[in-house]
Amino acid sequence: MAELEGLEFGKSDFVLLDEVTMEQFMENLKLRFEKGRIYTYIGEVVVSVNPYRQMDIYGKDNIEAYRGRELYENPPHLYAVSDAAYKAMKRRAKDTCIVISGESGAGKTEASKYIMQYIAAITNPSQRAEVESVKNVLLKSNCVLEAFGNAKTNRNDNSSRFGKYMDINFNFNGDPTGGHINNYLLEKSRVVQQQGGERNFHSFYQVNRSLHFCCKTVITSNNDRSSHKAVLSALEVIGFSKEEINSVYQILATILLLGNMQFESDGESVNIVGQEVVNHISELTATEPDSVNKSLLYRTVDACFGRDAFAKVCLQHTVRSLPSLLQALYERLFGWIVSRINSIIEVKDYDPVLHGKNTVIGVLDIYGFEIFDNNSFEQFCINYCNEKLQQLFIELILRQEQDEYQREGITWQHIEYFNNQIIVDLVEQAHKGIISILDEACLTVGKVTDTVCLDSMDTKLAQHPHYTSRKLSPTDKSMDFQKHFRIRHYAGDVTYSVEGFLDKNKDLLFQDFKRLMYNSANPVLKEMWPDGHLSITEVTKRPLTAATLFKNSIVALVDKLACKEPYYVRCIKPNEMKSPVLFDDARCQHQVAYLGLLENVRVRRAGFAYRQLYARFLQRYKMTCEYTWPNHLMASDREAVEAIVIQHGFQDDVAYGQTKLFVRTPRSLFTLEQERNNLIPILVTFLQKVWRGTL
Ligand code: AD9
Ligand code: MG
Repeated sequence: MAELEGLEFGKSDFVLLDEVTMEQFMENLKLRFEKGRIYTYIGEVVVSVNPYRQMDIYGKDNIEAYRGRELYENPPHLYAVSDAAYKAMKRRAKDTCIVISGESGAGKTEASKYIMQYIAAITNPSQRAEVESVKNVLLKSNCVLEAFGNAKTNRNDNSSRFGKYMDINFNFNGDPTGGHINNYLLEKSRVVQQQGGERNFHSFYQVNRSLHFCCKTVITSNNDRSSHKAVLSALEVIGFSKEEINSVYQILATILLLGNMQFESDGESVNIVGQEVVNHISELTATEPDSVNKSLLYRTVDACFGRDAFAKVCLQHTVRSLPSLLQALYERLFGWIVSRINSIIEVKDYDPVLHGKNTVIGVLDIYGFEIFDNNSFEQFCINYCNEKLQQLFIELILRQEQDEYQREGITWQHIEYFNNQIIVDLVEQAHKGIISILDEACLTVGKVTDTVCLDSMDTKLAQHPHYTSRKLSPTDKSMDFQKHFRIRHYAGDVTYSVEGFLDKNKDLLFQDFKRLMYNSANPVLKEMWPDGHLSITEVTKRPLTAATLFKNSIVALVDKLACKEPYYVRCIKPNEMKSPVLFDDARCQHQVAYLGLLENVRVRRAGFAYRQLYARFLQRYKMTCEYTWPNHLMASDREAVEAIVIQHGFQDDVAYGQTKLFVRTPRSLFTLEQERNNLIPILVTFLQKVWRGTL
């Protein structure tokens, strides 16, 4: 129930809908979008629709309007949730987090930047230099991460191709003291392969605009040159040394050169075409040309008695292993940049006795649910991650409600909702889940193909209600018998092609190349490849698979979020054309469904749709009751509120908590709002007359 907005802009909180139906939800969402109201609440959750145009709502004045105010005092805005998360952190010393979700292009990253800018703007009023510097580094880190982790896709010109979770640390004054970034599942396949119309990561176009071996299409809509300057300056501000910055660009150039490398074979042995390219790479990586040659053309094999032997590889092998090498180089580079930023922004020398409790606000900007025409291993991981986050969302929203009712001494009623644990289990359960079956197939010695693995899944998961394969559903023509399986996700059915699953899960990289990098005279490169010193016998022990590593990182993320007080931003993409005026009903409805927004409204309304502190409730509605206007003479605000409620006849629709009034249905509130709206013009005229002395 945000104030300052008339009903012509629709309902600013979906809990106020007359009925919770998809029709009403969509009608309100569309009306608000058309009226330029891109934010709407569901209780404390912000639903945001990408406006695809610059909105005049992020200026200094707006920041001031939201600073320190309660959620309902202003129209819905990201700033209001940011302030709520900040206040909870500062006043109640709670760790909080803001989880931003939605599909590609829905506005998650922009939202995360506005949130960070808001927090930066409202903190450190005394302008202490060290705090300003921390804020600056935190803000600049976005620019660097976007250059290396974002790319133009067909859905979004600046699409984040990794998940990001950033913790901002605060001291007892509520000023930022540092932070930590976690990155998830960088889409490294983009380094070697992009769909038509898409680009490689921005960084490649910034390193050398004439080298585009790895980049199929060069689209100049992004101003690469000026972005490059901005990235360089951001790297410097953050604190990267000149050598480190050079190394970053040397690695990018190495990837480009390797990507352009050609091989020839005389039937027996494979050779690199042109020695210059080898020399160039050895220069860029501070290694010996001969070692570069060897690492690309030979494989160390495990000879008996722990001694290594070299085997020359065939052309096909070399050409096949090159893409994983390029991907690994880029992934390590990205990982290193993130950890370098972390080492600079981490809170150092923090003494809780001296400085008070260190609290945290986390901001999560992570890929939304993905359903493409062809869904592969990456979509499988991303959608699993969304299942985990959805589960947390429902759990936390319910828990939050329960906690508040308990705090306020109000009886809690059980709420029915779909628990997606069963789908989470389908993916992650030990021994029986899909990840376990995949890992088992990767561990099996001999030739286990993707199809063999699919067979194994079909056998083990035949009874699972959320799993189907072509074999199990032979009449379904949309699934290829050999290759596909389908998961019924909470957000809808997704058919995955199992092709490439095993290779992507194994994520093998030859030790020779790791060793080459580890032996580089450049300390930055060496640092990126700590596993390069392992002997070949140690390497043959199985490392964790990609899916298991991802699962572990998501489980750790969920644990981190679960112990914080959560705030949510749910982003919706209004159309596929990046148009500021088009509201594609079907597309939006689909997103509302899979973000579980109706369920969210129901949960919120199942108990009490609205709650407000007695004093604030009184302030807003006292004019509607003769006993409270202009001031009440009762013993407490609570009694005055009771008088208002009784006067309007909805005493059966409320509960009185310790500090707040709880209202079950929005209708009661509507009556009050309407009366207030009717009274305001009368009051204004009255006051004007008093003021002019004409009364
Ligand atoms: V992806 O999953 O990383 O591909 P996001 O992050 O959800 O995606 P992003 O924030 O990058 O989407 O938004 C896409 C584009 O929409 C931006 O580049 C802006 O051009 C546009 N956008 C998003 N939010 C806003 C906004 N609040 N105001 C104006 C916006 N434009
Ligand atoms: Mg993004």
